[in-house]
Amino acid sequence: MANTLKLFIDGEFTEGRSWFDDINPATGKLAARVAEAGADEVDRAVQAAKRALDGPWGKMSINERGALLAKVADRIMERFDEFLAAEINDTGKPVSWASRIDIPRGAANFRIFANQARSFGSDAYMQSTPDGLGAVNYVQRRPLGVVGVICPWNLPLLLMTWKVGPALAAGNTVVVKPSEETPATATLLGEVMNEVGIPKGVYNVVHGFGPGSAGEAITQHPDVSAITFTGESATGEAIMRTAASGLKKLSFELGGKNPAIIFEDADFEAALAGTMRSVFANCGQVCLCSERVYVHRSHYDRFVEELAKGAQGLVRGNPFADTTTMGPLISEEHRKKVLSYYELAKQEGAEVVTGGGVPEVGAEFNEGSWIEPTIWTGLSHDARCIQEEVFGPVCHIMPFDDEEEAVHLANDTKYGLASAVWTTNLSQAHRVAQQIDSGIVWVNSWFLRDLRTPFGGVKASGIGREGGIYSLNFYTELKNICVKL
Ligand code: NAD
Ligand code: 6OD
Repeated sequence: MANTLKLFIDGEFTEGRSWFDDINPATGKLAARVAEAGADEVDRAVQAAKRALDGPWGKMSINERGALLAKVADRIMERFDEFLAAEINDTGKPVSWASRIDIPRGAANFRIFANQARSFGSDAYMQSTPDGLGAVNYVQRRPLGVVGVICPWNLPLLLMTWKVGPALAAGNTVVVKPSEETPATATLLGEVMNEVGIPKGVYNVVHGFGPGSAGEAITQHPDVSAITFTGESATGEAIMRTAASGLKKLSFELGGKNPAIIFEDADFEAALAGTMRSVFANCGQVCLCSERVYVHRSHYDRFVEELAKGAQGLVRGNPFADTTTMGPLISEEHRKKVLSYYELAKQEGAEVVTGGGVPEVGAEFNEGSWIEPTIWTGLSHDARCIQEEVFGPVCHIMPFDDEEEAVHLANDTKYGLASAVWTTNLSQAHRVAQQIDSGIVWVNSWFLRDLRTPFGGVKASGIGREGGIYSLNFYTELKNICVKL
């Protein structure tokens, strides 16, 4: 019998209004049957979250909350293998990636934000007054209330806890909607919350889809104070429209079409290895992945050839095997989308340097959503394949001649999430990084994360910043208290 994943409301696992299938994208087989929440179940979750604000959670000191959240982190690490298996069965991602990134970061998001919430102070201002006695103003941070957390499928535990960690550290309660593709680790986290003694109603999970389902019901609910969302830019627009009616506070981490620039004096081998990761990691399904690669003409031919060799050397197969370096796409539906871009690229005049199709992965994986890593060259910069996010293991490589041209090409997009710049010229590194329109610019690295830094996108890639004090700023309301002396 298939595993079942229930809703987690008010500390209890409970059934929903119907059931839907969770498919393992490596095998195409059923991973679990999942309870779907409609408006009624979402309302129950929101009311539980609201009650929890007035219960023990709302009365805890920041140190008590922090200590409980540290226990959540510890318990995730104690149950590491279960979280790992759940994440791999939902996504098909290789164990080498999930064991180094998804699960440890999922745990760290609780520990780090709990510590940060304890260590950040608040502002105070001494004010002079006409009577000479003055006044003191100080700022109190208060939780927002019930926060709706709507998540994507690409880094399920990591991106959910990246929001739930700071939201809880700041004293809020949450109603989480994991992606319909990856419901398992959010559900498992419900068990952990109970095991470590997080009060009932603080963490709630409602499964389902967007429109007409759990996602929309959260964004419409009048008692949800804020929505923090990660996903496609078009979904962000839809959520913003719905959330407008209650004037909810919003934080959006959206799509990207990220550039990587390899300059003439880059360390060639480092740039090649870094770009292999930034294009193909997680089968290209990281919002920070580079889909546009610009290479100085002096290195262009060699770079194209070497990156193609690297792509051809990626090993598909059992995600639980240490030797596997590339998993499948998340679903058959997503594979259809990515393959439609593979077709469009040819129509738009691309040369397909490598890939472009569907690989043989072996009998056990015939029904999975596998796809070939792909490299295009020769497209004009206004081609849809250069301008639209594909979210698969694919990049276009284009030569450039000088710095000004590279910066212009990098910025010629409606997105602005992340960029990678490869150069050993220090002045050039700073000059270029400062001109690029994106929320983060990595110089000689990629996906190197310090959780104190602001994270988010410009243009169509997002609204607001999370990370460190920026997360606390989003998840708290600031109140000024003015005391006349
Ligand atoms: P998606 O927008 O399709 O779905 C994200 C979540 O929103 C899911 O839980 C979905 O059920 C829900 N949803 C969909 N429509 C909704 C609606 N109308 N109301 C409420 N909820 C709704 O995104 P995805 O396919 O899960 O993820 C891939 C996308 O996410 C890519 O565009 C990627 O770039 C982006 N992403 C961005 C970041 C970032 O930090 N900027 C991180 C990861 C992924
Ligand atoms: O590392 C992070 O904190 C983060 N938010 C990563 C986002 C990755 C997008 O797919």
